[in-house]
Amino acid sequence: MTAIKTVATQPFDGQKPGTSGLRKKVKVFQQPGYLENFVQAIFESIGDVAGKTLALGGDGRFFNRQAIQTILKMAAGNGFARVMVGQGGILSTPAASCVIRKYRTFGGIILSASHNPGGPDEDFGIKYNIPAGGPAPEAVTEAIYARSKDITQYRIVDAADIDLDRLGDHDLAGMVVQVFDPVADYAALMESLFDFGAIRALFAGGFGMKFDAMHAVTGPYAKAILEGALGAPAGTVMNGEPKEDFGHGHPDPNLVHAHDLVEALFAQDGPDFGAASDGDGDRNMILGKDFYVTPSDSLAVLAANATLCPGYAKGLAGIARSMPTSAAADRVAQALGIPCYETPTGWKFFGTLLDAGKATLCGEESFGTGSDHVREKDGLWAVLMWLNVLAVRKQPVADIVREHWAKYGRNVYSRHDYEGIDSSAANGLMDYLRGLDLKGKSLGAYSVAFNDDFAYTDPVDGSVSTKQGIRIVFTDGSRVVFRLSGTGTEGATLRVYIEQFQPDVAQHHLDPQVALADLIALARDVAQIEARTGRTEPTVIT
Ligand code: G16
Repeated sequence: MTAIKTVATQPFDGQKPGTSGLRKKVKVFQQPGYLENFVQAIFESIGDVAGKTLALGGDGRFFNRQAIQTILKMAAGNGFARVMVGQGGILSTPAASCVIRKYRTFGGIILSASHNPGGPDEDFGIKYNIPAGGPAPEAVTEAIYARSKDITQYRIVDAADIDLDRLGDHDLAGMVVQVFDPVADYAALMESLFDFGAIRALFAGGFGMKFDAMHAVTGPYAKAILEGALGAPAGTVMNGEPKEDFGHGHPDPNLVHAHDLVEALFAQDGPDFGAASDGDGDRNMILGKDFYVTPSDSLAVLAANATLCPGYAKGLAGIARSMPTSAAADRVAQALGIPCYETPTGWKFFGTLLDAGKATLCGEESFGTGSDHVREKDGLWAVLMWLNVLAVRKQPVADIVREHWAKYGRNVYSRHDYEGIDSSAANGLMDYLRGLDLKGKSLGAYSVAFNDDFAYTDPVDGSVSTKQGIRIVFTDGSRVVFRLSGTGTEGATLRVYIEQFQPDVAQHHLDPQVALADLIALARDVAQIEARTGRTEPTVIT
């Protein structure tokens, strides 16, 4: 029997989980004891782990395999009976949620820094998901952080590394390590929700698609489902091989970083449909031929068409969206006579609504869409739902969205990101905005209905979250929202979200940057962006 070692350690500063777990540079995680401290803090904050099963896997980025070996040895040292680990250490975030729920594990640990770049000088991340399958709520992440601040020792076994590529059960100092196929359970779940027959027929009829896996975790999932089960031609999946550094790319499925895909869809004889997912497979971007669907519109269109998909044929209980996400989904909810919930940014806030059966579909402007099938946002799920809708409606993506706008009106929307700005300047800017009282004042042609710092009381468990983003809402319903990103690892990223409702069909063709020009200028001025950050232009516009 291998002896369990108790290793003395000292707390590290700053192990406070952000929007989605602890994300830091790889070099930070490589400091002796850094990963170990955080993992021990998790194990000591989630209840009695003795005899329990844990799910484990990651997006395959640099340091994934080493971190998994350490966590396995610590799980054994802390008394877990079994750890289910994806083959090769691979497990997309939604697939992890699926496995946690299906096998009723005592939650899971997901290793990912999501859409952030990977490699020795780039980012790594770790988060704990609860037994319901979703990201740990704030009460749990706060407990983990508190524990990380007074930790004095961690427990680990001295044992050889496990062969993560060999499927089946392995023994690790008396604990079972079950290496399993990371795709199979997830693919089966997708098949239970969508009309695979109709989608197969769509592809058989010559429908063209490109899916950009961005050299990240969804490659194997997309190949198995799209090119395998659904019969899409080989080559439909681009950049399908997961790489530790994502092929030197930035695995963020947006118009800037998924440029190969965008070029393909906007080319002369481009395919009918394009989609991309991020590092860990929970985000999605949807494109039609010569057409970009904003994540906010995507949520609204999917909600309006959900009953075309077998898994949602009975209708939706409700919709939930994060506060900065546009109100396009609210209009669909209103038409359907179902509630629409507005939560803070972060998928973890949807968990209670999904568990209580109050919401069926959820979405965020940050390229996240999902449903109650798991407790994470789910990139491929969104792609398959779109495919199911396209297979039934047999119209181009652009026509479906334009018809949607004609029926519900268009929530014209854009997000401007200022990345890598000085943290104290960013905090100063937010403090300044927080101190403004604009109610009843005029800003340009707009008059302010109210401004506040968004606070949320969870309707299920009553927990309160404050300081979730500055809103300036105008009397015509337009608004600008300011938030600092909670997922970066360097400096600060200021996000400015701009939205205006446009009921007039004759205006729907306008480029949002043109349609929103006044509001964009007003947002820059009111927040003194140039004076406070030195930036005259955003780094990313979506
Ligand atoms: C994470 C959360 C999302 C959230 C996003 C916002 O995404 O899981 O729910 O919308 O962060 O990021 P930020 O705080 O940078 O605006 P991911 O895909 O990074 O896990």
